[in-house]
Amino acid sequence: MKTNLLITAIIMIFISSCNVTNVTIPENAMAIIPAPLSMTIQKGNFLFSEKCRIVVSALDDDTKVAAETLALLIKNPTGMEIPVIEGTKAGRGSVFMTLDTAVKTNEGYTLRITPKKIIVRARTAAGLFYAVQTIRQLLPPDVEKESVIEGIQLSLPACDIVDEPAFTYRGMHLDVCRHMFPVEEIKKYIDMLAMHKMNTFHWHLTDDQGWRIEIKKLPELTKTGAYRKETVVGHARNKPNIFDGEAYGGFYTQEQIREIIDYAGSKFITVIPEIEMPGHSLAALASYPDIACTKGPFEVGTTWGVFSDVLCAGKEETFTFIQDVLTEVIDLFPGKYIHIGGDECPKIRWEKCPLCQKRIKDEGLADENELQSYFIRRIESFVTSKGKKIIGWDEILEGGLAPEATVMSWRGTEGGIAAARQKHDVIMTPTSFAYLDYYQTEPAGQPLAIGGYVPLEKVYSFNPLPEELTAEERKYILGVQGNVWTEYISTPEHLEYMAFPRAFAIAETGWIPDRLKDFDDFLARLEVLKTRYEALNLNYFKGEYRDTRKTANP
Ligand code: TNX
Repeated sequence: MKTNLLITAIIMIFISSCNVTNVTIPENAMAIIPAPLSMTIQKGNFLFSEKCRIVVSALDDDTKVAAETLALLIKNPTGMEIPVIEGTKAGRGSVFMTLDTAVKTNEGYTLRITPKKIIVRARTAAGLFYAVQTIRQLLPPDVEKESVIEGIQLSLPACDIVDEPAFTYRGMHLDVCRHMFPVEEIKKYIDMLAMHKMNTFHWHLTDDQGWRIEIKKLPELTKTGAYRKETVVGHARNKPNIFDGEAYGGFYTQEQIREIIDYAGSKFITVIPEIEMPGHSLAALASYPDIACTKGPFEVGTTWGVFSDVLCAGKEETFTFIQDVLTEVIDLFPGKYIHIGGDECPKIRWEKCPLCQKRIKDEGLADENELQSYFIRRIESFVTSKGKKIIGWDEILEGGLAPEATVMSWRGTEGGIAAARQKHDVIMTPTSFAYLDYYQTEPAGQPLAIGGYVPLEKVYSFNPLPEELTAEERKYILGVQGNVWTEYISTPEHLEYMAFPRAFAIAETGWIPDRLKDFDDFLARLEVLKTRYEALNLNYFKGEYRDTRKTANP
C-alpha cells in the first residue's frame, strides 16, 4: 500500500482544526522530504517563546551540535537566544533532547510535539540532528533567510513522528576536477544534503583534467596538475574539437579541505575523498611523468573522455607516489572510507609496457585485468594498514575484487549484484537513475549536458534493492548515491540546476523503504518546499519533473 503523506496530513489537520479555534497550522504543515516513516497530527500548536530552553540529557560535542542547530534555526528569524543546557527534563515551552537506546536504528528518532513541549529521542546525536531537520521543514520557510523578521512567531503543529532511514548510506557525489566550485558553494551543497538527511558527501578530487587537492610532499600536483591550458567548447564528441584558449584551474588547500570536512561534520555528513587510480590520472602524469609507462611529456586533459595514458602498474615509483598521496589524504579525512576510483582504465599502455608485462609474469597474473586487480589489492592493503577501507567503481570487480572492497555500482546495478553475491558491501549509483549530469528533461532548450535522460520521476523510481538478490545478499546493499560529474557544468547556478531537486529524490530513496514511495505525494511535498528553496536562493530546476518518455512510449 502506498502512503499519501501530504494528503493524509491535510485531512488530519482539518479534522483536528474542527475542535480548535484560533489555531493556525502553518501551510507547510507536513511537507517533509524525505517523508517520515510515520506521522500523526495532534491538536494544537507548540509556540517557541523566550522561556524556551533546549535541555539535552547528555550534553557532549555531538549532541550539542544537534541542539545548537535547533537554537540557531529559532534565533535567525526571531533574534531569540535559546539556551542549550544539560538536564533530565524540560519545562513548559521547552525542548527536551535525549539519547535513548529504545530507538532501534542508529540514525532514527522519535519526535513528539505537544502544545506544552517538544520531546526528541534518538539513539545517536545524528538522530537528534535529523529530528531537527524535520522540525526545520515544519517551520515557516522564512527561517531559512538568516535575518530577523519583525513580529514573526514560530509555531509547530502538534504531532508524533517516528522515523528512521531505510539505508545507512545516503550520499551525493561532486566532481570538482572537470570544473571547480568555491568553498562556499560546496558548503551550500552540503547544507542541502543535510536538510534532506543524507549522510555522505563523495568528493571527486582528482581526474585527467585537474588535480584539486594539495599534497604537501608532492607540490607539482597542484603547481602543474591543477591547471589545464584550455577547455573544449561544446560537446566533446563534436569533432574536430574547438577550444576556448583560456587557462583553467585551481585547487583546495589542506586548510580549505579541513574547513569543508569540519563543516560537513557539523551536519553529520562524512566526506569521502576520491583519488582516482590507475586511470583518469593525466593530471598526475603531467606533474610526475615518471609514474607513466611511456616517457611523456603529458598534458593535463583539455577535453573529456577516457585517456590511454594511465599510471604504470609495473613501476615501484607509482606505488610510492600513491602511498605518499594517500598518507596525507588519510591524515586529513577522518571517515572510514577512501575512494580509489578504479574506473575506465584502458589497458593499451600496460600491454606494451615491459615493466607491466614483467609484473604480470612475476606475480603469476593471467592478464591486464588481473594486473588492475593486483594494483587495487596492493593499494587496499596499504589503506587497510592505516585503519581505513576502500571503495571503488564497479570495474574493480574485473580481475577479482580486493578482499575488503566496497563496490560503487555505476554501470547499471549488475556490478552491485555481483559484489553482493560475493559478500561485499555495495553502494548503488547506476547511470540510468542516479546520474544527475544527464538531461533531466527533453534536451531541446536545456543547457548542454553530457547526454542521457534521467528525469526526477525516473530518479525517484529507483529501488536500490535488486529483486535478483536474496534477503541475505540484500544486506550488503548499504544504500544509494547520486553523482554529479561536471564536464558540462561550470557554475554554481548550473550545478544547483542539475543537482536539485533530483538529489532530493535520491535522499528519499535512501531514507524510506521502496514500498512506501509515492511520486505524486513526493511532488506535492516538493511544491510546498519550493518556497523554502527560494528563501535559500537555490537555483533548482523548475521544469517538467515527469518521465514524459515513459508516458509517450508505454
Ligand atoms: C563516467 S562514472 C565516468 C566519469 C564521467 C562520467 C560522465 C565513472 C566512474 N566514470 O569519469 O565524468 O561517466 O557521466
